[in-house]
Amino acid sequence: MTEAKTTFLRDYTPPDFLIKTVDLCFLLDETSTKVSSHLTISRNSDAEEQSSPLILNGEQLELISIKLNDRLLSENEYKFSATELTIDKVPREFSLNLETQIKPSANTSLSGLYVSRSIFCTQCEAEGFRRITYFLDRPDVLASYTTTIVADKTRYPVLLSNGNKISTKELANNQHSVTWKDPFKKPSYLFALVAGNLEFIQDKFVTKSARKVTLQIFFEKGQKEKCYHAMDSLKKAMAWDEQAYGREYDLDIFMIAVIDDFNMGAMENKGLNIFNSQTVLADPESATDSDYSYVTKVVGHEYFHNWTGDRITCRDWFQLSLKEGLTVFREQEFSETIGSAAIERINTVKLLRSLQFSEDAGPLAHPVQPDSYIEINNFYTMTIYEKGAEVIRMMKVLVGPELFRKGMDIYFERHDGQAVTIEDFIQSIEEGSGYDLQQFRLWYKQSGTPELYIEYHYKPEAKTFDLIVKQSCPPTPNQLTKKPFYLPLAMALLDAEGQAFALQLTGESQVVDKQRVLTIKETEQHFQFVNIDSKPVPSLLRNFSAPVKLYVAYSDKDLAFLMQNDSDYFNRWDAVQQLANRIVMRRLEQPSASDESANLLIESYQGLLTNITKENNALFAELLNLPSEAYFSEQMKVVDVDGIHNTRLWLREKIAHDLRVQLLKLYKTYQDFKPYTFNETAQAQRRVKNTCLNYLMLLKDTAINNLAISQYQKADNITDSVSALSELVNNNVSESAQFLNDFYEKYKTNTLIVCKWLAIQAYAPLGDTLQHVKDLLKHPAFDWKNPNKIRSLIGAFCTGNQAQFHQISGGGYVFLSEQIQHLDKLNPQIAARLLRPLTRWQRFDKTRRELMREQLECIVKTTGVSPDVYEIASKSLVG
Ligand code: B3K
Ligand code: ZN
Repeated sequence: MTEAKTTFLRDYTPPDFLIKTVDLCFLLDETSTKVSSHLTISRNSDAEEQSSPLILNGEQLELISIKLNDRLLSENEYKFSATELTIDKVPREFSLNLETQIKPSANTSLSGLYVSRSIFCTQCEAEGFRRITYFLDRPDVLASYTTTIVADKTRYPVLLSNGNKISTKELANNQHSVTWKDPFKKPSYLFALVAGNLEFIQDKFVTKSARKVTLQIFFEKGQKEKCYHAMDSLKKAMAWDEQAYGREYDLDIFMIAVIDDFNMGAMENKGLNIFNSQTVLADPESATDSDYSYVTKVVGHEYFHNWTGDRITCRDWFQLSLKEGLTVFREQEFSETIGSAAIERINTVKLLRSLQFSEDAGPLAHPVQPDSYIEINNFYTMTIYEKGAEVIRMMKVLVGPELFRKGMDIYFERHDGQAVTIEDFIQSIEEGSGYDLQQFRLWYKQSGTPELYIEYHYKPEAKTFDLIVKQSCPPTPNQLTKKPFYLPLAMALLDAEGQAFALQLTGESQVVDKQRVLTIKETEQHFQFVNIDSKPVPSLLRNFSAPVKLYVAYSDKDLAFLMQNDSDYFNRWDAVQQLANRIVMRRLEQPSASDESANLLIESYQGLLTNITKENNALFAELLNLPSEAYFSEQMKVVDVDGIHNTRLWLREKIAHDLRVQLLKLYKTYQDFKPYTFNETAQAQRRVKNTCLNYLMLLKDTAINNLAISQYQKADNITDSVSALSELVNNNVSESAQFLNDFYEKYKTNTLIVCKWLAIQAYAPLGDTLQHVKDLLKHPAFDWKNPNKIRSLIGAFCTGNQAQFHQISGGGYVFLSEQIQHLDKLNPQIAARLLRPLTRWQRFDKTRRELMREQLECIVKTTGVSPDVYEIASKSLVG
């Protein structure tokens, strides 16, 4: 078993030492890079201990020499272990010169300094800087960095680091050097270095206080055309942050470097963001419409970190959501201004419900501010990011946009240049808004998804409408009982025409509004509205005003009404989700259940179809998409894998059959829009068309198959070709193998498209998919060094193909377990992420449960298992 050390929030103490300046020099070489570091250090007067030894973090470093105040230390003056370097006796203030050697090309974990293809790059968050040099590698040690990079001029003409370039030199032996100085103090996790034979595109942005900023995106040859969309997104993000939060960019240059082998989507290093090529490159040939939107989101996200993350950073890693939740929220607000706000919100909630709610209901549930961890990289979770963003959104809904902005201004003003806590953030919002958020803080401390149960009664004689709201939250690991949450419940009451009633509560002297935000703070609350002339249908939790599970005693007809009439588009979509869920759950309980509700859903679709316009067609496509198998699984105590798959398929087939004529007509309306254009209207048309095709293919009709074939052959953009190819593969059309080959031959040199090719095959709901995925591991298209490929093949199969991954033989589980054990030796972070589907073993039937558990136990017992994988596997076995 591995040595697993747990870190606790309650043990936090300020650092004993502070580092004022860091001068780094890298002599770059793929197999052996020499790193010299000159640090000026002083004891921290805030620290309790004033005679403690200096303990620096360091991993996988070869120490060459240490000098203290320019004096070479002898070996008995310091000691080092696999993770630390300790110098017992140090003065109050001193300098340290450290020389270490590292092996970038042998670094397969992609943390620290490594080589991707032939580019050097770094990833230091959370604790990667300690793989570069010995350091106080913790976010509350803020230092000024100067970085010199020395490398071969031919192989590495471009040498980048944080801040501004202050000098360049030509050196002997075809070497050159560049020195960068970052004027802003930062924690080590924001350090970055990139070196390679890179090209770049350049643009500029003038901030509102007239600072001219040079914008550059660096990439490997041949990708120029694919970078313009990211550049455009960056400029939009810069303008948005000025307008929405008054935040301006602060350096003379902002750089993005594009890297193929990258563990996450991107990284917000100060002035030098590093991006996974998947989240930055986009052109019509290689990026689908959703890829384009994703690029805009990620570029925005990383840029917004400049203020929420870089200028104001986290005191310790328990505060991670301080920067991540807030930045996800800001990125969501930004995206809501770029495209359709309703669709953006729908997509956010889809993600939250399918992945965060299930995390919150499983053995790895943790609060938005966790209280302990073994490996911090395991805590870059849906809860920290997505639930963290919902918590910020709720604050804004509760206090209103103006007061929220006041609070944000206080936060920026007061904490600029500091490493702070979630508590500091909440206090700023309290001060700015005048609200008491004491109870609201529970959102950060209590894990689990709260449940709201709402009943209502209308009294026609008295014209009153009573709403009774009850809340509870199920037990989660280490938290058996919960206190009630403070949350905003946005609502309206709709009359038979869908018009909202003016809302006046008993005791209020005047009508307030047609939509209200009710404040929920107690286990049970009653609200009575007066002067309601006719029986209304309530529209509740509008725009998903709180991250809760909502249970309302609606009739099926109420849901069908909301789906067609609610002016809150999110709730229209949610009505479909609820109605579809009822249909599927009833049928799972009783296979002979009547089709009445399904017919009601289809009639409502028909109603919507007659009113479809250019303005609402994208929303219509969202409404037409039924919830995923993962969503249905969340609604069941014991997941009925095959039942969910078959019943969902039955409902989709019924929709396809009953709406065949209308769907085909709609498909044909949008079939031949050419040439490709990238704008909201064209995107919506493609979305509608491909959703129709997805239904029509279920009819197993040769004429329809031919439509898909023709769409594949004639497509002038990847959204259409990938959709058509997926349909051919998923429906096992005999020509699909031929088209898969054709697609691969056409795009085999384009890594990002090859990822799509792998994913299409991994998602196929077919009996031989597992074998096929195994075969693909040996295909030249696959690459263990590239996390995108791993996610596209293994990740897609295990998380996106529920019925095949969970096949009763247990073959899927053995497959995943084997891949994890292999990958853990190369890249523990990715291995730990891949493990997630096995951790929900307790949700399945006895046979599957045992098979999954067996694999988890086998993983935990593997010799040399990483702390990353150990933490996830062992916690899920206990939970
Ligand atoms: N902050 C990085 C994530 C770092 C993950 C480290 N394992 C990207 C982001 O959230 O913007
Ligand atoms: Zn982030």
